[in-house]
Amino acid sequence: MKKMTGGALLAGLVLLGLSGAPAAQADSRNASDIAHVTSTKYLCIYQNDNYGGGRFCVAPRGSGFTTVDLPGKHWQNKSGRVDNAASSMKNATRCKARLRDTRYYGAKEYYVKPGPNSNDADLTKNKNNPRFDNKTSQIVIDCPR
Ligand SMILES: [Ca+2]
Ligand SMILES: [Ca+2]
Repeated sequence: MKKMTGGALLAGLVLLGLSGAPAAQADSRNASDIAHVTSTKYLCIYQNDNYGGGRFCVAPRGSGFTTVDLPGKHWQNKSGRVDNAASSMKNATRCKARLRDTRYYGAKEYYVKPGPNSNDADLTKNKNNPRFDNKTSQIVIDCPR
């Protein structure tokens, strides 16, 4: 089994905390594998097109809004900063979401349809959304109440 870095371990623990999954599930599996296998729990953004490079996954906290600010965050499977670096995304949750250029009111936004198969392999070219390659600084997930 590949040795986890402290950052990956911490990220995994944070994810488990957000999703409310029992800690026992983490014992036998790599934390980043849990995030990648996904099921319908996670919205993930990726460093490169086609879901390559760094990966950063967020589990919504039940119903309503879950907001994650990306400045200061690192990829869960490798080193490097997440802010302004995402180039593709997968939303496996049943929730809609927005990728935001900044955390502030009026920020440019990319609308993410509810999953479980809401994927975009290239955030540069989008039919009903602005070009969003390397812009995401905040993720807002909005789950049905
Ligand atoms: Ca990128
Ligand atoms: Ca940004």
